[in-house]
Amino acid sequence: MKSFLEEAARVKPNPRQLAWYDLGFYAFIHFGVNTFTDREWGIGGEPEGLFDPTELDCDQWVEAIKSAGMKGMVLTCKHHDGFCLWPSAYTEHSVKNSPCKRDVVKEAAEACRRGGIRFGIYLSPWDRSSELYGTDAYNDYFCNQLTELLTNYGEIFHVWFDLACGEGPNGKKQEYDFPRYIELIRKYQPNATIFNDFGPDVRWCGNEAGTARHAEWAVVPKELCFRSEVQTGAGPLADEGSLEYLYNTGSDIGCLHNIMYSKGLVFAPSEVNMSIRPGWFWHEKEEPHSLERLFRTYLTSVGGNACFNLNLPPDRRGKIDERDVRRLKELGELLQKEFGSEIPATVRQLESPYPTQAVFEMEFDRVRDDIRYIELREDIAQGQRVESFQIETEDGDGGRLPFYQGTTIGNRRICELKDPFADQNPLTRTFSFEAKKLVIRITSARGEVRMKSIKAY
Ligand code: FUL
Repeated sequence: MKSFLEEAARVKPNPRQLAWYDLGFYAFIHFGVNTFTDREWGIGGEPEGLFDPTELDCDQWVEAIKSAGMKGMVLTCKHHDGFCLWPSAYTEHSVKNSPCKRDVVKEAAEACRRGGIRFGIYLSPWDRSSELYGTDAYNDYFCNQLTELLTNYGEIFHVWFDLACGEGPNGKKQEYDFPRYIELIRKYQPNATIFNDFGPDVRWCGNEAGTARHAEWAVVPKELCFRSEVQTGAGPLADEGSLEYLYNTGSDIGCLHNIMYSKGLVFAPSEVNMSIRPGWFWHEKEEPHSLERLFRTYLTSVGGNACFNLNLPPDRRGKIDERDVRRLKELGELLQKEFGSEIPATVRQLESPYPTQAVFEMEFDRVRDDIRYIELREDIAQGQRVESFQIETEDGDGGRLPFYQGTTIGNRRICELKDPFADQNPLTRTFSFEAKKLVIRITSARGEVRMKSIKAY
């Protein structure tokens, strides 16, 4: 038991995953024939003539992305309908036969480079246009297209694959050759993280609504992310049960009672993804979600040991809708207002008898009543260890008052102490306190606690 916990505490990210964590917040772009047919899933075989953006402007996308503080873009180079946003040599079903004729992938990649953000790709394995779908030759076709994308468009930071797998035009389903796709990506873009429900580098959070778990572990049973590298032996109860059923919908994938039954653990952090509107593609009638919803999703994803991939759908002009542009700017301004300047503090570790129950004291220059957030970060390069913590202040009688209790920390945990939307929500009570000192007490961990930083905003 003890040695398994020690092993669990040492499960580490690879350098790709560390760089991905540093990005934190990036954009998805869903653009293609669906933009022109008002569909979410194309049926395949749509006439190329449909794809006709009149004012395509990828620099405008990048500007909107940056205004929200996002640091990258992942483009749907091909969605389930099979239409390619680049002039692939392997199909006629692409921009080259559309009135647009432009290489949208190239323009998007170049706009990202000009704007100083990272570029990533989504290539849908499900293809409702390819005649090859459902045969071995489709995997060759897919790899040829993947190679075009990996070799002609500069550095790629993230390759995004879903598992959607319906029938192709001939009624057959495809067996995707993920090991082969992964090998190709490692060969041509060794620094790119690969997103997929089952790993290897980044896993799906399990829903498309941006809902984060209250405790998000990056160290999870290999039964879920079987494409990631296994870094431990089996848990002490591995012979007493099975986690074969584990899917990405549970509330607590990496919790102690799960990992005890696991056959081994992997490092596979979660990406929280959602669209700024109800749909992934642009639909005239849809409106962007509220600022509050987007801000709160940021807090629970970037501030919940995950990254946040927020989708923005360009419209039929080939531009981000002004309604979304405004919302993104508001979000960027709010994030800047809330997190733009840190409250100066000195942090020191206090004596504590147990290395798994570390205690930190945070002292401010004066008594403060304006602390809105505490941001805790573990040194995630060493692994993820903290199971629970609390934040305490003095209660006025020389005792301590724990006023915030949390579960995991991981790369970053943002503890919200004051709700910036409280005046819109009469039922919300925000905690009010004055303090010159706070204590952050780790109440349980899987190994010696290694914090990277503790900050106040
Ligand atoms: C899913 C797809 O089916 C949706 O259309 C969308 O692209 C979403 C991001 O991934 O698997």
